[in-house]
Amino acid sequence: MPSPDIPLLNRRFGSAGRIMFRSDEAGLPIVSLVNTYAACEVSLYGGHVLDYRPAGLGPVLFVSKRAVFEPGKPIRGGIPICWPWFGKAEQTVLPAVPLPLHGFARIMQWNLSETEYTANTTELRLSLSDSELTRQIWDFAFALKLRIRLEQHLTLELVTENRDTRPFDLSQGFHPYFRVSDISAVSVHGLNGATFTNHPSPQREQQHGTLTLQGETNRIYTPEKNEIAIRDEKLKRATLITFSGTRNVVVWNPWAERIKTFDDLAPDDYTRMLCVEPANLGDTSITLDPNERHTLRMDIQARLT
Ligand code: TA6
Repeated sequence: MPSPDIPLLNRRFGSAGRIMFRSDEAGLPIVSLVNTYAACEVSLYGGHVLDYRPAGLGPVLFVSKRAVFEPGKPIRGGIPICWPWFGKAEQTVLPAVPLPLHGFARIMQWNLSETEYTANTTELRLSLSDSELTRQIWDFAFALKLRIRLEQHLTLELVTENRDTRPFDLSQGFHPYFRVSDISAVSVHGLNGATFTNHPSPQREQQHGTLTLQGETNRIYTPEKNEIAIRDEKLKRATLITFSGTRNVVVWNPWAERIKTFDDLAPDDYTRMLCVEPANLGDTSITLDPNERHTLRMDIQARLT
């Protein structure tokens, strides 16, 4: 991967005190956004939001202290972009090529198309399209656009366009790791009455009341409304996640045993993180015809309670 020209990025897209570029320990470009409402950091590797701090509140996202910042590896924490499949790949054109879990968008260098700011809004527009490399993994022509907007909320919009002559299947998701004080002090609201399956079991169950996590959780919910809140009693903070473009939300925490299988997480990190992930998967996977587009959107807002 060629090293980024940080001074050039700053000249072309930067603005002192508002939009600033630097490189991380692996030499990959990171952009910091700052405005009156919040500060945010985005890695152009993966189009990955690493940090979101609304003014007067602590960090909303969890990033593992053991996270690896290395080309070809996904970053543990923040907001990975899972695309063009969520979880394991179901299809491949070249079975000899090992297919990355949760797709390849999170391990690719994205292009920065534009930055924009006003007094209260800062926006990044990133893009990814098919290349020789992506064609070896997934043989379709596509245009993927990611808009990251920082204002009173943090909004991510992921637009997929099929530029191929054939239809393609798409599953995808935002995979945010929310930072929590202690998982035992956390409840998840907005799921009451929703049906879910707890991966890998296909059995459909129903949520009654709020969700408090008591053990390993990997549930695919179909909530009635597109609004989920994480309430943290110790931080006295509520984080509201709203979304469109899917009806499914995955709630994931590996808990004490499963977490030991992750080299890039500390054994007790499961107490500090909770993933609530708007995603198109299973029934809400999509088939896009040539020239068709689909938009997945997620909005995150945190406030003191
Ligand atoms: O969204 C939940 C999940 O798919 C889990 O099954 C778990 O494996 C997790 O994501 C993390 O996946 P990763 O590929 O980032 O290790």
